[in-house]
Amino acid sequence: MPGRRVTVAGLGVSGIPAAEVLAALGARVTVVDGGDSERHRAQAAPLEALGVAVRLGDGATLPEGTELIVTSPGWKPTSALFTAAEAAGVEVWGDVELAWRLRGAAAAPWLAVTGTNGKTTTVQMLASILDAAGLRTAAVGNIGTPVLDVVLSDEPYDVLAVELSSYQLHWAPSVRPHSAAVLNLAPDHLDWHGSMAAYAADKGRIYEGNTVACVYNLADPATEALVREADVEEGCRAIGFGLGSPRPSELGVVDGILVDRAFAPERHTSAQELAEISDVNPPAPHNIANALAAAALARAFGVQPAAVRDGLRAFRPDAHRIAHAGTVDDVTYIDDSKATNTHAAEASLAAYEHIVWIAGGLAKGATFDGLVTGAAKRLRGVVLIGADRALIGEALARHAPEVPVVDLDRTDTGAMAAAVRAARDLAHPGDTVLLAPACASMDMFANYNVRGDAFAEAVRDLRAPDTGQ
Ligand code: UMA
Repeated sequence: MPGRRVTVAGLGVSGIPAAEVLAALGARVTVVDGGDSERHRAQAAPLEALGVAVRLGDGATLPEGTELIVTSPGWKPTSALFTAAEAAGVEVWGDVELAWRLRGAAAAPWLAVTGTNGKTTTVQMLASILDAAGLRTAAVGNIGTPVLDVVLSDEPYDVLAVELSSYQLHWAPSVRPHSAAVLNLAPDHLDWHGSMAAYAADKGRIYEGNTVACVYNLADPATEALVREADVEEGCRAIGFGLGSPRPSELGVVDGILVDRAFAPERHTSAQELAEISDVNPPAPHNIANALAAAALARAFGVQPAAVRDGLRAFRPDAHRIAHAGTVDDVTYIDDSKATNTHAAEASLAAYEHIVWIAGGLAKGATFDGLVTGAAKRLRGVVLIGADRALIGEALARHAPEVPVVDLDRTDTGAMAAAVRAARDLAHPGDTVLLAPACASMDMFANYNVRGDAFAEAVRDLRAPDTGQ
């Protein structure tokens, strides 16, 4: 790297450590970002002190002399910067690719997880299991801690639990995990990838070069198809997970027990007990599937069954994933702000009987007909917020015209309080008000955490007059 002219695309969570690491290695670094806000300027200053050039407000022009681009995951492949790079013969790596290439020869192996939904939870469960096994590990990647933050650590890790988004996989062609799982595959981020086929192909990259196990979902044949297409190391096995009784080379559930017939010594004749369903927190079907996928990766790494159980018991789920935000006047308020796509929203809409649904935000190229048709019978009413709310409104008009809809016609942050009040007015005693937006949050909020916090606060405010506070 010394003296190499590297352009880092994006001054955000992944771009900042990439610029720091490259500068420390002696590269001549320029960071470019299309934004130019107070946040950007505050983050630019410490980098500039390290000798990094920062160019804000122009993410399209290729800095002169660029020999390599290291991009943040959110940048679309069609961005003008990459068109210019291609014309100039300049290679583009993602920050994950950079991390993979910089890791030392004795670096920790990666157990990697992707999927449309459940990947953060699964990676957290996996890290908890690895930790229970006494291994030094970290949950990194799309989960929020850039992989670069740990691969160059002075104190070496035994193994990493890595969440990889389809964006990161797109920009990481050389990554070769020890073992990997694709949890499920449903349309998401189609505006970024251009098509479902391109999205699936990027997800499938996670299996490339796996050495021990390619873990797939028995209930989602598309994930198994990705295993078949992958070029893996000799001896690498395909391992299925599902909620039924497992066959050899599968993990599954028998009489309320999570069992392993993939790595168990007597797998051809019997299964090995890993944990009870009640050890999974919460023990909802989709989450048991997540736990089985995490268990499969840990077992592929040689972790013993007792550590799988202990790790699952120790795991605490994320806030904003089907979290109980309060009960007011016999109406239950559920925060599933983490449901940023239709697939995730479908799972939570299926879990309640009478629902006032708060939905909307950035649709990312999704369509809502299937989601609305599946949920129509259970909808007491719908409150729509956010930039792409009309898409959901149109699907409701087509498939559930009898369901009352309040279109708030707002994208300001305060809209959440108004949405919660409108939902309260639609709800009957015993109903559930469900924030499951089926959309990303960035049109109104910094991220889905902030959106969920706004919902929880609005629920608390509902309660205040009733209790005289
Ligand atoms: N920017 C541009 N032009 C663009 C796109 C972005 O200038 O075309 C700039 C923005 O002004 C911003 C910076 O680039 O300053 C942000 O880059 P980014 O969008 O790639 O985001 P990071 O802050 O680097 O965070 C990324 C992931 N974000 C995305 O993939 C969109 C984070 O995942 C991840 O936690 C982090 O790296 C660490 O690895 C978030 C996410 O929403 C949680 N992921 C998607 C998902 O889970 O569905 C994939």
